[in-house]
Amino acid sequence: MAGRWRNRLNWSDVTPETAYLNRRQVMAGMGALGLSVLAAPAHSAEAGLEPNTWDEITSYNNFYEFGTGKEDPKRNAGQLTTDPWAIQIDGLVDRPGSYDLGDILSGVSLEERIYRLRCVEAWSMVVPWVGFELADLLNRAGVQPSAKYVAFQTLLRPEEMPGQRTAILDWPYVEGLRLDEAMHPLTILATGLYGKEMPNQNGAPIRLVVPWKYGFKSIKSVVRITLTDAQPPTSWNRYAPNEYGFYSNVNPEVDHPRWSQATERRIGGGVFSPRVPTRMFNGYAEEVASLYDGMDLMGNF
Ligand SMILES: Nc1nc2c(c(=O)[nH]1)N[C@H]1C(S)=C(S)[C@@H](COP(=O)(O)O)O[C@H]1N2
Ligand SMILES: [Mo]
Repeated sequence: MAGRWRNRLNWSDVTPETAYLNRRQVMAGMGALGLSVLAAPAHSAEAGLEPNTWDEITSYNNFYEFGTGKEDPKRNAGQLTTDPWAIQIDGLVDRPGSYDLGDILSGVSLEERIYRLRCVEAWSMVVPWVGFELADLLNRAGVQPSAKYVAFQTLLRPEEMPGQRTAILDWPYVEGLRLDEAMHPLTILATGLYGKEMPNQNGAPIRLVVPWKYGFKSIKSVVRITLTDAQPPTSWNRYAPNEYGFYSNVNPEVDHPRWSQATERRIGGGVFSPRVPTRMFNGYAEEVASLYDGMDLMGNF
């Protein structure tokens, strides 16, 4: 199969967990969200792309707005109001404005994307996201030729986000991509997982997913997207610039100053959580390496 499609597997391509067996029902229930289920061409299963279970994906999270513990987001995010929701799109675009989520979703076709997620803390999962390409939304807003970067912002609502009442990070959480990274077909805005609406702890109702970068680039609960001509500040880079770069592409050869990035602990399998080698660009090198041709990946970590 063509390399471009290899990482865009669908339900039938991988070993399903039990919940998958009710896929048709689940999908029928997604009608309101506009999920059009793809009659996908058959691919063969790729080793290491068996999705983690729903429980693993929704009870081991990083979402500092709800606390720093892995179990805090599940415990605390239930109170987050995710409807109504809108994304402010502004900066260097032809059609700036507040885009209502329902309106955004009516203009796209949702699809399943089973992606590896590699946290900078050296653990990983495989997540069956539901979403659409960020490029679709950016094109709808009309990116102006002078735009070079895309800045993202998470909701700021300390009344509902207890972590924002503490000073762990500068709130709101912000992230950024170079425009070509943002327009890449692997970059999605996800609105669900396992064919269901996005659980709050995973970044409801809409979050970024950039599978070849460390997880912290995949900003949750996005309320603002700004096209800019200058590299935007990012939360973890501001917090510790020597540890977290703007690019933060998964790279087993560039260690974190305090730990190795050569291997990762695959969440799941209980105490046996196996350590596996980390792959360049998290296994998506064939698709994205050319974005960084000629770039010093050690300096631009
Ligand atoms: N707004 C916001 N987005 C965030 C985070 C966060 O704390 N706040 N954590 C990041 C980190 S470190 C990771 S690994 C992923 C985790 O996504 P998951 O909980 O859906 O697995 O979300 C990222 N997005
Ligand atoms: Mo992370």
